[in-house]
Amino acid sequence: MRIGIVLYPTFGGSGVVATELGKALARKGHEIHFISYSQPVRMDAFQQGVFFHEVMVPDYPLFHFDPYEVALTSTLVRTALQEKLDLIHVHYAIPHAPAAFMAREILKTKGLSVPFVTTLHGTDITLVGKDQSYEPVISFAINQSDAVTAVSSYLKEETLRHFSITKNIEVVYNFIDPLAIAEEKKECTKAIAAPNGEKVVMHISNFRKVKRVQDVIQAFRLIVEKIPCRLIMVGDGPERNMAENLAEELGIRKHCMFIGKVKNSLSILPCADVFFLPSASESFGLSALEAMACGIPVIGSNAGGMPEVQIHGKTGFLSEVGDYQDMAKNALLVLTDNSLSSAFSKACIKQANAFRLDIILPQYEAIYKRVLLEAGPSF
Ligand code: GMT
Repeated sequence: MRIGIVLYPTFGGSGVVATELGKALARKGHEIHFISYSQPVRMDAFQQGVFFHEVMVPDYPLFHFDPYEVALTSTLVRTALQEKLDLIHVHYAIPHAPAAFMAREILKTKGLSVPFVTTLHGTDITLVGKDQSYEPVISFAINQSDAVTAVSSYLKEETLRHFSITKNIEVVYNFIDPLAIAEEKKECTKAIAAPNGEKVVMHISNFRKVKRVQDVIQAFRLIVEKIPCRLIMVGDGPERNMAENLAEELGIRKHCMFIGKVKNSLSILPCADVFFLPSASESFGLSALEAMACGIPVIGSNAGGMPEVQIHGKTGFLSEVGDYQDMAKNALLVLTDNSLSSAFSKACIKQANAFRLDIILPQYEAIYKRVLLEAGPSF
């Protein structure tokens, strides 16, 4: 199949999932055309069957806001015509689903049928989409999609709760690629962070409010009071300064490393002894799945779709949102008991196996085949 994949090109989970999905589909012989405003961070140059099309928004003094959705729609129409796309798969509803709808309708006027699949990732529904400014358009674009998927049952239920949905939403979980994990594990450089064999606590996110990075810092203070350990904070975003200041105020800054964005989190995760994800809301928690796949127990919140991926008391522990004291207590259990941490580590790898690429990819392929059959022949 020739598939156009629309995505955010950044470090966020939706972009990572979309890019890894496209690369894996290309390895299976499909032709993949990524469409975004810049090259996706996880895209490798010159992979067989993988192409990138940049959305350019022309500058004009009249525009107070860039008409990105219009530029994206035009790029979709152009790419579909030039590359003879069979279908379009958009990741993250805003503004990708309305743009794909418009493109599909424009192509219809040319006698072409190019269906689109929308994958909902989380904040497009739970934080941004349900805002009254977007809701009518997002409801419409979801209902008009030829197929809709959500990355967890929680996200499916949230979508049905907040939007007027008539379309069936299928749950297709996020995935990990065991081959990529095996490859990256070789690179573990724990001694850089913990030269004296300290335990390593790690958090990876975009440092937005929803990630509650302050809970990571507060919990770490309670942990470092008890055992020698280091905190590695990976990523960047609006709450980073606050987190660094809090670490300073609490007198633990010297035990922390804020290392900024890392292109591939799999290259750093194996350095950790526990992974923290205390989010206020999390539709799936891809970074926690990646940690589990590396055998790293997860200390997190029981928010959103987290309990669909994590098994409380087996792959780590889930606490109430904001209860950093409980998180610290749980982390200390794992960090101070070698047999517990090794049992958790094995359970993590086993549970992450349920989310393997080779299990999830055919689910997307089956959806593509179905919508193509329903849409009928095009090019
Ligand atoms: O977590 C973020 O803020 C980034 C966001 C994104 O769109 O990239 O992540 C969402 O999609 C990921 C991939 O499906 C999920 O693993 C994350 O749980 C989800 N984030 C939230 O729901 C907050």
